[in-house]
Amino acid sequence: MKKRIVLYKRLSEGLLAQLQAQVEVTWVDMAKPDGLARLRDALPGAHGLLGASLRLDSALLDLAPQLEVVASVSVGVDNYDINDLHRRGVMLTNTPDVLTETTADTGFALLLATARRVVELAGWVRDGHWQASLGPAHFGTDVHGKRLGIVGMGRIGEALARRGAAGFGMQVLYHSQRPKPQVEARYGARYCTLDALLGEADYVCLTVPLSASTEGLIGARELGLMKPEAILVNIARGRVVDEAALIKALRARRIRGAGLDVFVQEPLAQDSPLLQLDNVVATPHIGSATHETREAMARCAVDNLLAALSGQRPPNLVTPGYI
Ligand code: 8YV
Repeated sequence: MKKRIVLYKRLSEGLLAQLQAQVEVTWVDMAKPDGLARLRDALPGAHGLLGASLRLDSALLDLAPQLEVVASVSVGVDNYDINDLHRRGVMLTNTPDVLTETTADTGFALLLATARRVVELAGWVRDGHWQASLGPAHFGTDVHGKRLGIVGMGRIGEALARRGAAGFGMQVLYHSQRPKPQVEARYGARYCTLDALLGEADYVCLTVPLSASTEGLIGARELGLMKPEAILVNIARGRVVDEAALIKALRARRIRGAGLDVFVQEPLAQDSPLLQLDNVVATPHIGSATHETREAMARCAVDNLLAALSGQRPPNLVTPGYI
């Protein structure tokens, strides 16, 4: 008998057909009002789950006694209690590597857009204000040759370092759990304490996974260490930053600006103070959101799921201690 899986993130037709050829698929559209109820109804018979952006808590897992694997279409695994899944004998898989370059591109897009005020000034042109050559009131700030501070030197952090050093001639500083000699050798990167990085960097880019040790990592104290002309870029998770402290720092121009792709609450509320600030570029968690990369992530998740359901060790198994 075919194993049964619950799919809660849409797949391309080709991938869905590949999946349906091997397992029985129940599709649950979580965007619909009854999505969670339908998910709960499907869990008791499920051997596998495939999706993302859903907090898979113990109450939901208690409904799935036959569950063997959760295949997340994400590299971040903060939506899951890894230890609880391990205790339950449920494998968790993710999709690293395939999204590294795309997410680093997003980080640099936000860095450049914030530094050069692209979103603000594009709106200014659209609103018909461009009547003469620009003056200092509309100038941005340079990126090339500046100091790029990367908090978290994993795959995405290293891809950012490459862009900064090789692409923009930037001096790369970084802070991570441990020094990365290969990054220092390749990109001339310098390991710093977090405080030193915050005090020296012109651009502070957050790429750490969200965990107990990184939640609230950047608060009022840390923002106060940054240079007034510095820009914060967050492509990690919203909860890595004290959002209220950031809003206060941005309003006071304590830092120049922020390029943010992730937020404490997503979708970001339309009345968020962050959207009232002209020194903020806010994007809707588009880190990995390209056609090519999302298809590659979904394919990776399908491969992980099918491997696990056939009794093999999946290629991207997440075990306790992963973060
Ligand atoms: C989205 C991400 O969560 O991979 C991650 O951890 O944050 C993003 O890629 C993911 O794309 C949702 O499907």
